[in-house]
Amino acid sequence: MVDLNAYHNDFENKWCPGCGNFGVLNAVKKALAEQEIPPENVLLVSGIGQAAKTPHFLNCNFFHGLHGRALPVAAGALLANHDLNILVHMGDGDCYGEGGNHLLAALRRNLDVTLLVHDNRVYGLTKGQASPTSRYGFASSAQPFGSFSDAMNPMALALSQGAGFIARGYCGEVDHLAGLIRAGMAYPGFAMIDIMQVCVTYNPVNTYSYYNERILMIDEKEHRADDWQAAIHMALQPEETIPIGIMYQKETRPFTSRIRTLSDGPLIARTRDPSAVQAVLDELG
Ligand SMILES: Cc1ncc(C[n+]2csc(CCOP(=O)(O)OP(=O)(O)O)c2C)c(N)n1
Repeated sequence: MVDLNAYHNDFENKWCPGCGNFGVLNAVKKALAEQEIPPENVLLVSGIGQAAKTPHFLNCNFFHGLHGRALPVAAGALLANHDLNILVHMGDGDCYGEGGNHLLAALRRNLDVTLLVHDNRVYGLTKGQASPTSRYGFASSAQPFGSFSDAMNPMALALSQGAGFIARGYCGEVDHLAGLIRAGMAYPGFAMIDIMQVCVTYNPVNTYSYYNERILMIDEKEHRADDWQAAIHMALQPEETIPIGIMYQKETRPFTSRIRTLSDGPLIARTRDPSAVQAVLDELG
């Protein structure tokens, strides 16, 4: 039996008390335990930042790489062993800033991974600079006169690029978020979940009360997940309310089905025949 304890480890955690990352961490553990996935079948990949430390606090395989570069690492792991359940943890700066080009490639290739963006609308690890999702005028200790850039819209960007699964979660709704993570993992293709994550130290604007006043669960009976127009409308709506749940889902062609050599199963399960390589090398000269 796989329960929450299977994912427990004692690695020292220095996130601030009340950090929204704890809610995300608990939701991930819950989602994995509820699906009874053994830790050895899970790979967490991350870049750099406070969000990117999440894999340290779970007992399973992980690769903690470079800032913005988690998605290409996940693509490599997927090529080697597409039987793994791959979750990618990135901050909003990590994913939409430094890693923005890799996000575009992941969307076009439809990588079969679940991307969890801990979107706290600030660069947390480096102490409060405005990030790509910080709103115009966002003031913090790092830019007391406010950000002069407009915020990007991750949901609308993903929708415009043909994403097949996009959802928005909230760190204060752990059970709901765990359900989104399960749905994302079950989706064959790239599942992107943008998580409203509170940074209690460097973002004085997007607090728990900010979100608690605005969060609205998407009603599956009212919002059809395969309705692209409804989804883009939702993604672009002003922030008087913040809908959370699955915004859009459609059937797509997943990455691993596009690579013909993967159709016979994961590469790591194949027997290697160095003599076949040698034969080609000999032929070349
Ligand atoms: C290429 C590169 N640019 C910048 C940095 C410095 N840096 C490290 S973490 C970070 C900010 C991380 O912010 P975010 O991804 O939003 O995650 P958070 O810490 O808020 O969870 C920056 C700018 C770096 N390590 N590498």
